[in-house]
Amino acid sequence: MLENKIGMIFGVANQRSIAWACADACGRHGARLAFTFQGERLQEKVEKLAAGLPDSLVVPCDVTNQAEVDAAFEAVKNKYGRLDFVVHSIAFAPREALEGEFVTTTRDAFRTALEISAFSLTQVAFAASPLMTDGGSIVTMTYYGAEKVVSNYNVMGVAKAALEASTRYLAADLGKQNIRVNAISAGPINTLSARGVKNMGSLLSYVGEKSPLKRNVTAAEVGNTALFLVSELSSGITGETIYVDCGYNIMGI
Ligand code: 1JT
Repeated sequence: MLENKIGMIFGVANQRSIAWACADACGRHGARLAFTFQGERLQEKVEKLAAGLPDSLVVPCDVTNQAEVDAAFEAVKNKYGRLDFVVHSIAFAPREALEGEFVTTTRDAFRTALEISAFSLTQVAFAASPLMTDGGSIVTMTYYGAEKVVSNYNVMGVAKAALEASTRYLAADLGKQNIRVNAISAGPINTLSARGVKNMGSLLSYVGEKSPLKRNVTAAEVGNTALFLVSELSSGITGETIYVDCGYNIMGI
């Protein structure tokens, strides 16, 4: 389905990463992929995973460093000459910001969370668009805490709200270049990021019981939705947030 397509994947930390599930689904359908990693300690892990795919590329990219972002896209341009899709699966907030009350959020935590988790999508879209000469698709990851209050999600909820709005504004700007921009609102998944969160286990069991499908969503299911969104099958969809949450969001009391 993605034969002759070039994709760029942001946010792989290990095999359990949502970004890796997206890469795996796209790679199995014929895409050639470039991976970015943040910080030297993740380099080896990402290189090992990427080595399982033909003709892949691995480049450093800390989104708080504009020079690294520019260099990452330059490396993609040099190796493949163009780009068809991007999977943006990046978020960060200081751990203290994901506990206690939102009202205690510091200026620094707010800035960091919004810069890394929301602004980075605009930054990546701006850098990607000149390489998407034949149109393209950009997919990002969001969470229900953007729309409704989820205890402890706090400033990440505000960052995800900004990310979802950014998805719509970017879709409006880039549509004339046939570049689509969409978000996947995933249910909670036990990834490395989630592991650092207090009471993740009880959140997962609560959501698993309340959702219509009576289970938690898997990273592979999110990966398959990303595959759909980067493929031609979704050619009429842009600016949307699609839930991949076993139906959790539709429930009232
Ligand atoms: C980050 C982290 C972004 C965890 C995240 C996230 N988006 C979803 N999760 C999982 C999660 C976290 C909380 C939650 C529900 C789901 C951790 C590192 C920073 C970025 O609240 C009940 C807190």
